[in-house]
Amino acid sequence: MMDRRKTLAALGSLAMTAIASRPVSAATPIKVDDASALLVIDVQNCFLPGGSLAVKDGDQVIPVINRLARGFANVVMTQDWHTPGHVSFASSHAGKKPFETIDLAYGKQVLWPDHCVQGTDGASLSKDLSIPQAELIVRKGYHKDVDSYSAFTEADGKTTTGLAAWLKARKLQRLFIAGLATDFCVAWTALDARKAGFDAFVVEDACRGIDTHGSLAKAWADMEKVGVKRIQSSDIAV
Ligand code: VGL
Ligand code: ZN
Repeated sequence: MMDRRKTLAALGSLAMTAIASRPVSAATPIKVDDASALLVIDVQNCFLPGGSLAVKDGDQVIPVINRLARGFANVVMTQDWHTPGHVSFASSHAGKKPFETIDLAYGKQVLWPDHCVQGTDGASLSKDLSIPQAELIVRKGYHKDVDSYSAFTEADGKTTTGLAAWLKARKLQRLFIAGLATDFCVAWTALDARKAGFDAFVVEDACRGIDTHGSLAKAWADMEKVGVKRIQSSDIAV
């Protein structure tokens, strides 16, 4: 009898330890309701292994996102969609290399290898995504002189993609955000979602980051400051 109680107590504290040591998790399962939408950010060949701006382990988000998406009636996908010679490409600036920054009229711009050029295979959504019910694909970054990490607003801080109005018209208020890259397009989308009054949950294990010059830690700090919720896919009730 005594032994069994001890075992139960030990099991109890083991469970507590397991909960306490999880990275960041919700106390109660998070429900997907009629007002919820999944935003799948930039799961495109350029950001996957072998791509021109490959995100480390970027392909690992795909099975997680496919699984997650089965629980959502409303899914929006985004596609980074640059012109040739886009302002965000290092190759457009003499003497500049990828991952350096420059000052543009709208602020600091990180320079990237050429990526996601309109109509190229690199710009295509991964063929391994399996989300047939997705309702909308938002393309962004198609103005040659302005980047757009965010699915809502271009880097000039004012040109809208129309996504906020679409979500509001569809009465979709709770946004679950996944994809690539955590510290750029995912983070900027989540920050703008909060600015536009949406609830925003970033599903950490369904994202991977680029992490250049401390960008990943800064992105999480910025997101947490404005109430973006950092969750794991296992926190979502199925
Ligand atoms: C992205 C850098 C440049 C992203 C897009 O999808 O996070 N990052 N363009
Ligand atoms: Zn881009």
